[in-house]
Amino acid sequence: MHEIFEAFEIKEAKVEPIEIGIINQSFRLITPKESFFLQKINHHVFKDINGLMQNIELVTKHLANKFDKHCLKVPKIIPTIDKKLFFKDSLGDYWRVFELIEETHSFNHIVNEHIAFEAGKMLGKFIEGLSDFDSQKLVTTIPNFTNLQIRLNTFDDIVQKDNFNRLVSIQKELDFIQKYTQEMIQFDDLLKSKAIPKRVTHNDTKINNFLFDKKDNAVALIDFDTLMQGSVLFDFGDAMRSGLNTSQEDESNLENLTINMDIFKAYSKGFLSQVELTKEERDNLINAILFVSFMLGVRFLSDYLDRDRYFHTQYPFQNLYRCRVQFKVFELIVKQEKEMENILKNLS
Ligand code: GN1
Ligand code: MG
Repeated sequence: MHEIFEAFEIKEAKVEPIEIGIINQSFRLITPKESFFLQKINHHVFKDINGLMQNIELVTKHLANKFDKHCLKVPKIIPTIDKKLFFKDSLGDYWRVFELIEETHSFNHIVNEHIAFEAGKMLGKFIEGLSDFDSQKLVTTIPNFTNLQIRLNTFDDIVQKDNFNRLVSIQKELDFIQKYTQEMIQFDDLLKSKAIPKRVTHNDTKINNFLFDKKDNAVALIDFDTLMQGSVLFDFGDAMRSGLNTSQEDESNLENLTINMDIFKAYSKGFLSQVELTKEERDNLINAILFVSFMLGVRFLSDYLDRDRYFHTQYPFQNLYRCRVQFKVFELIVKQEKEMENILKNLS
């Protein structure tokens, strides 16, 4: 830590780990005067750290003025002593520091309609605030991040090899993937086509990346590592697949998992009040939730079969449980699709 403190000109600080995210490692740095947010960036996942930090710098600067007016916040980068956006230590690890957005909290799932509406509005403002930002300026931090065809190719490869003999436990999941692959690939093709506009998107809009103030009003969206050119449908889908799930992302008892239509309605209402969508985008909001839960389920399952190399795990079957949760969310949405369509219709 000494080396890191020196790089960021921090004299003395208490370091507390923060349990957020399953890719980077996060810490609260508490100095006698103020607190900071320190992160070790996972450079096995993010290969171009310089490009990634440039993205964040560009986008946060673009948003800062607009957000100021609405009392919303963006993560502010604290540069190193030699004015770099990150620090590479002698072990080859990458570190960055942000100002801590004080007196805020986050949720692992959406607990009421107010929070849903607030988060929806926040996401809408984020997308709309970047509608005049040239997405070509952004570096692609993870190539093919939202490309289902590529994710499925990787999955097939891992299944073929079954290096760790884990296939035995996943027959149900294999059947599930087979059942829906065609439909999901159709959606993948749609996302890649000209029919869906390319925008600046966040690509990690799960609900715990939204910060709320004491009154539970949303004040920030954080975690800008996957800022890239993409589709707003992915962001809405990711927000909903995480926010609608009333249990944990790795819930082992799927009976505990339900999805709440009032929360869906409130989130969509907040979101649509801020952002202008094309007809194609609007018509595909529910498919987008199915798409993101399917793809994330496939990613978790791939990682389970590959002995948990990508997502950080705390216990043996965690990635398998995470996959099952995504597939359950998918099934619950399929069951309530008609009702969800009606909700959206009545919002227009
Ligand atoms: C990862 O680490 P975190 O929680 O910010 C992952 C997302 C997943 C999410 C699932 C770069 O994000 O794509 O949706 O886990 N990020 C990356 O919890 O792979
Ligand atoms: Mg993230």
